[in-house]
Amino acid sequence: MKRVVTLQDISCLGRCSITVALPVISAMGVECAIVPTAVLSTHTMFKGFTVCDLSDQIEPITRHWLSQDIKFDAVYTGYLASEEQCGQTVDFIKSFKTDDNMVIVDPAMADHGKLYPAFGPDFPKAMASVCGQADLVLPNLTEAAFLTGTPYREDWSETEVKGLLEKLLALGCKSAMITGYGGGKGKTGFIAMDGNGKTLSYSHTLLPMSYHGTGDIFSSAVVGGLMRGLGLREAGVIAADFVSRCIEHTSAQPNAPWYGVEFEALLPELMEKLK
Ligand code: PXL
Repeated sequence: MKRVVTLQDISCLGRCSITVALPVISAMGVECAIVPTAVLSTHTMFKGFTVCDLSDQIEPITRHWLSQDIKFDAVYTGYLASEEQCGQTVDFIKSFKTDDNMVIVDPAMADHGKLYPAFGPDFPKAMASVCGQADLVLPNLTEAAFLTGTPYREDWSETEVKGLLEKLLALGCKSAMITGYGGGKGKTGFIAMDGNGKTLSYSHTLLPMSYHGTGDIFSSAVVGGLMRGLGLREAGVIAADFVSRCIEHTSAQPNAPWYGVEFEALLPELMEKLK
């Protein structure tokens, strides 16, 4: 069985980061080790959330694992709590990178043209240095714009999105997949560029509802798919369709909470796709 380690926060309530990565990656038949980078009472879209930063745990966990000769098939990073923690994450990646494994970075820091509440204007630069270590980065359009110093806009042409992909690769990552772009009105999907400059894309119907945490579901499903031997486009398609199904299912639930999607009921469908 493949073994992934994911570095991101534990939002105790809110269906994002580790509480999404663990069930999704496990359901896909891949072991998921964790480095919790902070414990929050909820994700940061709630008012008055608490935070306990766990940055001081990253180095001792790394040292212990290295002493035990632990190896990972993938290092997958998500939401990071501070600029300093981005630096520590770069060190963690360097400690576990081998010739055969993959580093996947979801620069979870922004959406709809805005940085998340916990981040100041210098955060994207720190996250860009984490992206520079990656085999694959998975930003949404807003994150791609912040990472590359490109002004955000609502309507992007395909040429402009390809320009963003090229600028992402210039940060040092080997491939990039931008989510939330489907090539036109009423569409969503992704467009990716691999190390040879080849583009891959997928477009499907944009649903009118949007929920928090769908980016984390997407990235976790891509990581699971890649670890199960799928190609980048195939892993992206399975992940994108899974997110759509989760949104559709959630919007049909009369008591669905506003803070995240109900992905749990759809995990069997995701597992079925891997058969
Ligand atoms: O879904 C990304 C995410 C992860 N972790 C925390 C967050 C967010 C998005 O807001 O606040 C703590």
